[in-house]
Amino acid sequence: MSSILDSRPALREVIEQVAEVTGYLWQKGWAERNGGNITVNITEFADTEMAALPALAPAQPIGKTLPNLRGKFFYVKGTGKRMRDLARQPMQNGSVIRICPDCASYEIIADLPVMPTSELPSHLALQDYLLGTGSTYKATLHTHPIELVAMSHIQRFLRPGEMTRVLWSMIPETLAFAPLGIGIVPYKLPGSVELADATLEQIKEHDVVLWEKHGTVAVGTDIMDAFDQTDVLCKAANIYMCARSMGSEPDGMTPEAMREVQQVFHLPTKRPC
Ligand code: 2HA
Ligand code: ZN
Repeated sequence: MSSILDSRPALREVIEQVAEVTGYLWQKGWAERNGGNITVNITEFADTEMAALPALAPAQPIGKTLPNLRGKFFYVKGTGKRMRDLARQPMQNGSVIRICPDCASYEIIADLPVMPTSELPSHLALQDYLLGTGSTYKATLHTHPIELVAMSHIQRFLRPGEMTRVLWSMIPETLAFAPLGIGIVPYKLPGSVELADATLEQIKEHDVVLWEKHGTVAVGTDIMDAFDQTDVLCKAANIYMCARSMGSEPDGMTPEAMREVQQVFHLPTKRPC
């Protein structure tokens, strides 16, 4: 079967990176069954031939109007598809969509009519925000990292700043590589526009957003970057839980040691564009 990737090596590379990351998600136990989803802005690869491709299925509503997305192209994981299958066959477990001129609906244009992820409103709301700020970030990742989701079941960690403080204090690298910390979104129905709106508010101020009792959302320059953001925070959560399972609350780095890392590494306090 012919593929949109056949004559586009640069686009193929991006999709191969998505496949590599979905393999990691499965290996880490973050992607049971069809859990999690991925969206990557691939508009930079859209030549005139790709722009002229006919829709493979009737246009579908996004659920939101997103003015910065007019005519943009995205690779999206398919709804109900497994990350571990996508790792082997990315174009059979995901598809390329084009946003319609109304900015409120989309068409699937390649390779197959695979319906996009159920969390499309959240992913596209983030993509719209990123484009609106002139950001170079292209990828959004939703996954189910075990230790972070486990921590979100404990009320204390849902208080503003508390989970970030504890995770930062586990290992200096967390502070260095996730300097904006983790934002919390109280539990909301998966796939809902309310979840999308709350996620958008939190991502403006944080590296990664944690959906209470569900999973995380990260944005990145590419999908590997979004994965790394999540992985750094999940590693810190894992260290916290290992220490707890040894029988006591871990000490954590002192506030002075944390301030020193922030100063020496000139860590940002605002999301870079
Ligand atoms: O795609 O993870 O939140 C399945 C999900 C929905
Ligand atoms: Zn999910």
